[in-house]
Amino acid sequence: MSTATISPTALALSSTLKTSVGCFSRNLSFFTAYNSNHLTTTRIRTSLGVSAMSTTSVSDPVEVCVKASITYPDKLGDCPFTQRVLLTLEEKHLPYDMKLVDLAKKPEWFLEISPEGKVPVAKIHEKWIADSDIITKLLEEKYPDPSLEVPPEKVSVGSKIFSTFIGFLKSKDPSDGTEQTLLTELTMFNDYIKENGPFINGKEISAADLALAPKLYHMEIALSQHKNWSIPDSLSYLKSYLKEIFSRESFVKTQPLKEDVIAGWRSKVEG
Ligand SMILES: N[C@@H](CCC(=O)N[C@@H](CS)C(=O)NCC(=O)O)C(=O)O
Repeated sequence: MSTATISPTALALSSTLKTSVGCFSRNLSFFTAYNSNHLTTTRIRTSLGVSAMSTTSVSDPVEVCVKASITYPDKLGDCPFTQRVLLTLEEKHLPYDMKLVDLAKKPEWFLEISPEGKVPVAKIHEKWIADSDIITKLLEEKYPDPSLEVPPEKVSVGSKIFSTFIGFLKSKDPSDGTEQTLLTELTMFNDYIKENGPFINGKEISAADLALAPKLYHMEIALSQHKNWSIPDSLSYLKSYLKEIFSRESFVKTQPLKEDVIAGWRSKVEG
């Protein structure tokens, strides 16, 4: 693995960097050139891991262990929990430093900081923290602005969609009701967004959207590929919601490759 970490020092430079730094390791030469020419105090570091992100903040990059792609090992892989953490960092304009982990061959250094062998793991307050629920909560506490906080009663909106999607994906019997169960959950979510949207917490994106959207991305790709299924047009509020979130800069920068998502779910379909 290789890493480049950018610690931007000037607010004025951040938006230029931000639009130019989405493609991870492919852009490493650009980072170096740009920074040596323009940022006197910017630190470039190459060691283990990949990627960088620019920011409007001056904080040190948050270190995050993420799943590596199985098709292109120098790219981000297909973990919705990892994407949730990266989305949180992006939406909070925080710099981060990704360390790609091959989950099929976990290195010793990774198992030392993540004894369960799971990603994401992020370093916060000098400690390695596992689990996207805990990581995003700590990020909210440490970096409250902009707020992604969501009222407790809205935290679980759409939370049954992922498990019902997996039930339908794994199902071998078309008449076992799993498709209908998923449709019921999606319809409830569609109606919720119609009443309360455009996002779960209303006008602004929140932690609830950042937790759900990566799962919905997996759902759309996996069901299209493995079941030839797509969201019915009648669920127009759900469709607009997905279009809006999937086209956000933060999402585009952190989304997994489609081929990884398809490959990742294959064993569930065939198993
Ligand atoms: N509850 C955890 C779930 C994390 C999780 O299951 N990560 C998967 C990848 S998406 C993992 O690391 N699995 C270990 C493995 O595949 O060996 C979270 O929210 O962070």
